[in-house]
Amino acid sequence: MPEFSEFCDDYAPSSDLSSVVKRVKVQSPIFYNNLRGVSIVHGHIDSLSPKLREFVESNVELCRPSHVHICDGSEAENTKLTRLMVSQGTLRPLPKYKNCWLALTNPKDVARVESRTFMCTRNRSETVSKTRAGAASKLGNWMSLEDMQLAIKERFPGCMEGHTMYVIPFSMGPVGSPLSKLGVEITDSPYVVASMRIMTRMGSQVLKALATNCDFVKALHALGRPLGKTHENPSWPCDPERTIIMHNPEANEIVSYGSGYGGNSLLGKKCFALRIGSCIAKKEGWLAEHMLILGITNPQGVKRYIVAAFPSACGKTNLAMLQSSLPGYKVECVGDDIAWMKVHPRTGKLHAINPENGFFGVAPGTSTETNPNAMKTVFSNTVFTNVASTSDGGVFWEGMEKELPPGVSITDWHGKAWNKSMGTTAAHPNSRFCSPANQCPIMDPAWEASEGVPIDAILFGGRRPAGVPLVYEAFDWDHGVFLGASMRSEATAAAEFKGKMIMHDPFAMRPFFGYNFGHYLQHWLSFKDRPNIQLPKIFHVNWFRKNDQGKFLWPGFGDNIRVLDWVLRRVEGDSESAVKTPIGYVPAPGALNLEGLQENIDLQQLFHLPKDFWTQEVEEIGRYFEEQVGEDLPKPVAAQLEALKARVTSL
Ligand code: GTP
Ligand code: SPV
Ligand code: MN
Repeated sequence: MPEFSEFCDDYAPSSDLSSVVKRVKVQSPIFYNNLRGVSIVHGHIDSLSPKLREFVESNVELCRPSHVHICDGSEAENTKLTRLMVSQGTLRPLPKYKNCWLALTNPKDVARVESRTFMCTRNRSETVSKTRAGAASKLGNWMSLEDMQLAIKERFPGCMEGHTMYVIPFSMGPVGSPLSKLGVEITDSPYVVASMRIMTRMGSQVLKALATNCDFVKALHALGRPLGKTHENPSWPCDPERTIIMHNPEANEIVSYGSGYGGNSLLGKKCFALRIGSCIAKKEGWLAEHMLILGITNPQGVKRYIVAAFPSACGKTNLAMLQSSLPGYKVECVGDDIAWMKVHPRTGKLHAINPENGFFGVAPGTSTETNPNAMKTVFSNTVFTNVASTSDGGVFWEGMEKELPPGVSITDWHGKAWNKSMGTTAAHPNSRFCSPANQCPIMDPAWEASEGVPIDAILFGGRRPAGVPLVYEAFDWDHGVFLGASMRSEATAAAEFKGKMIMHDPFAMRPFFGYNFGHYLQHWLSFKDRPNIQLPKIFHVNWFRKNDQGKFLWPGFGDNIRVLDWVLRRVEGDSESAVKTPIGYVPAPGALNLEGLQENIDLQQLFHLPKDFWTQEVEEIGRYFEEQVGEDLPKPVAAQLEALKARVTSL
């Protein structure tokens, strides 16, 4: 298989690492003297800060690649890597579009692997709450720092032999913003390099920033293809049996082995921006959340920003790119997955930035009808993964039926001829597009503003087929924090879960908490006590309630603006538009704008609060808190549960 160096005949190796590495003090008990011939095929080791240089050198020593490539993020570099990946079979061209590529993974490497993802700290209690005796933690996995080192030693020595090690300098958030943070990911996957170039600010400008700022998150990633191991799918090497993703928040380090997919390998995203990010945020007094950020301008020209936390594959990208079905409203997108929020010293409001630079969005379900703005975003400069392809050089997934030109045939994500009668899906349910954010036609003018955008409302939500109304509003901040804590949602394809059971997913952060959930709740509650704080209002939404026939009661997508319209009126202080129920405020009769809706909406069912459902819900939340959070549950949250329990009796 060709390696990168074969494609870089115009890059003369700029220096040789072997002499450098020999001088490095060997801390690991495993010593390698096989370092000759490790050449820098791209970039200059001498230009790196001592800390970064040490990071590179020690990992060269550990992983023993044949070449080192320090990424500059340039077009030329990307073109070369793309050519390399095409020659290796990792990428296939999609000639129907401009600069679009298709990657088909090993079918065992298709989603985040939550069961193999660990926070590694000195004490277990830093990472997870004290669960009830015998109960496993469902809010993250803990590993000791010693076991982390052991897991590294079992996997990494020599794991890049014969391959190129890429060094990716990246910034989460606009380079130079006071809310941004820098990182460096080391990987042996050119697919990761190409994806990180889309998802983060990556390359020379970050290297320059790193020269003066030695504070960066260290991320090490390897596909897991030690020499001698045969791969069933050489175009997508991975090691599913030994996959592991570890985070050490004390050292700001991430180590990931064995998977090339999404959140397992693009380490700026969930690993840095959420898990390590939430730990940094706790220490520094801000919030790192699994939230979209959008701006809405109402017909009167008033613009406000909101954030929304929905679990994976529950509608963040769709809401972030919403095309309003109500005339006069305009939605603009700041981000679709992650928000970093800090109290602004002048406004007292939470200000949010999107630390990412692209969208790693769920493909199935995306269509001109459901998300026209995504469809205008993804057909250039995009890497698609595990979608189906068409005989005219394009892509296909479930939901795109109407966009399919007549007469074309379809090849599914396994690379096999496909038609609907086969009963399988053409695209994997967690197939994704990876596209630059600036291609989205409705990016907000302030999406890269270095001080972020001021937030007026927080939405929590999930997939709740029964019992949970379309929208309700928290009574106050503590109640809102309780709503986040008690979120539940149907399992999705974004991780390894099978079936559709309803899972607890507090704050949509269940797989992404970097530290003890009880302490996280305490941190959220503490914002109430900040001086001069202007807290956003908190709401819970559910686009996914179904009728007895299993049909969605709410049209969703562009019609979700009707819910946002109500939310905004509540933010403006319109007290007429809401009525109080035991679970929160809901729209008063007639307050939800349904003008122009084609279908009849059964508002009665959509807002019905069945007593037996809510009684069970309260019990289930109580059981969960007791089992999973125990004595770490802050008193105000426990009090909220008690208050809800009492109110629900009156239903
Ligand atoms: P992650 O990227 O995994 O964090 O997911 P996400 O929260 O961004 O979810 P996304 O917007 O990609 O939506 C996931 C799936 O939900 C897609 O198949 C959408 O078509 C579907 N979906 C999104 N919004 C709605 C809605 O309002 N109603 C219905 N019925 N489906 C929706
Ligand atoms: C999610 O699962 O919430 C995602 C996809 O956004 S991944 O990047 O794989 O985490
Ligand atoms: Mn996500």
